Amino acid sequence: MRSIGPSLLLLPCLLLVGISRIGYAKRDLKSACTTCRQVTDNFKKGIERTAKQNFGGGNTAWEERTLSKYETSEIRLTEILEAVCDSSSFECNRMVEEHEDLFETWWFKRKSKHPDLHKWFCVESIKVCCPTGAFGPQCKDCVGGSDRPCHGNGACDGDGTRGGDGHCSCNHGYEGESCLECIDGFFGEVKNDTFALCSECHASCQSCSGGTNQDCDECKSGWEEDEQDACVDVNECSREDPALCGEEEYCVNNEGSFSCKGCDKVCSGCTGAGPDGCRICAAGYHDVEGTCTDIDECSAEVAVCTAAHQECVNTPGAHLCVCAGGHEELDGECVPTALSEEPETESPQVHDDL
Ligand SMILES: [Ca+2]
Repeated sequence: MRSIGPSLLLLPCLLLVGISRIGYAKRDLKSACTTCRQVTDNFKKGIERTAKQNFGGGNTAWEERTLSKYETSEIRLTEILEAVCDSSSFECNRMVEEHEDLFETWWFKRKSKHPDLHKWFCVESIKVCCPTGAFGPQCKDCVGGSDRPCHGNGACDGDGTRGGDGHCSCNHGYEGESCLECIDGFFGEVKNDTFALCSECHASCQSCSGGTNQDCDECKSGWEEDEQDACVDVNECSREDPALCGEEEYCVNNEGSFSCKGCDKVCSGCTGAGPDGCRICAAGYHDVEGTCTDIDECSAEVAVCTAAHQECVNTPGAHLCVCAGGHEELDGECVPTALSEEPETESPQVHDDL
């Protein structure tokens, strides 16, 4: 039906078909099914896309009377097949070329009896796929049966393809060959030979038999058993363990753990955040109603800047002794500023050059 082109092009195609026949067995069987799924999905889209078309142009009423109806025509089949593969998809194009006759058979003779093209073509005719819930060359049922592969708690390797080994990859919380066991940190809410529902333990449990902190078999580290056999948080910060945090840090307790945070800069050691969490005030600060506050050395009764023409300037945690107005420092002493005015007009030019 479709013109394949000059015979020169035909030769490599035939070679490829030959290779693929052997190749299917060993090549990735899962990807062959994926390709086939793509082909049949796109074929279905093609059916939808062409549903409202007709022969186009001319007197369609006449053509439909004379020729076969477009709906079931070879022209429509060709239009659908031509759009099934991306031109860049080698696997897809090869599969369609190789099995053109099957598409014709289905289109003209099997469509009404076998409406599911994927099942008829990929599973039953070219046998690159299996029904859902089955895997491998013989389409064996997955563990747990094809209705609920891996008992609904995992993915069956090769599910729906002729590849894979049926091995279950369990969802989070489940383990075991058939995904009916709960992993550590989970417990079985419901559990029998064919069904398991695993839920997460309370955060305090290493392992458990239920969902609360009283159902732990064993407490997780950072938690300890209380008198009621419940796992409760260990308050690491109340243990007064000096090695727990650094000298300039304070301890913050949290559920199952703790952390260390840096003291405020006005503190020398602290028990909490901010200037009111200090154990001792840092140098230059003193305790004012429980808060470490800057000491204003400049307002002390005994003057701190005692040299001639000196002025005191208070700074956070310290103070400076600077020369008073009209004075400048020269060899460690404050001397009157020289009155001679520098020619300031030159300065901007110097900056410009820089
Ligand atoms: Ca804690």
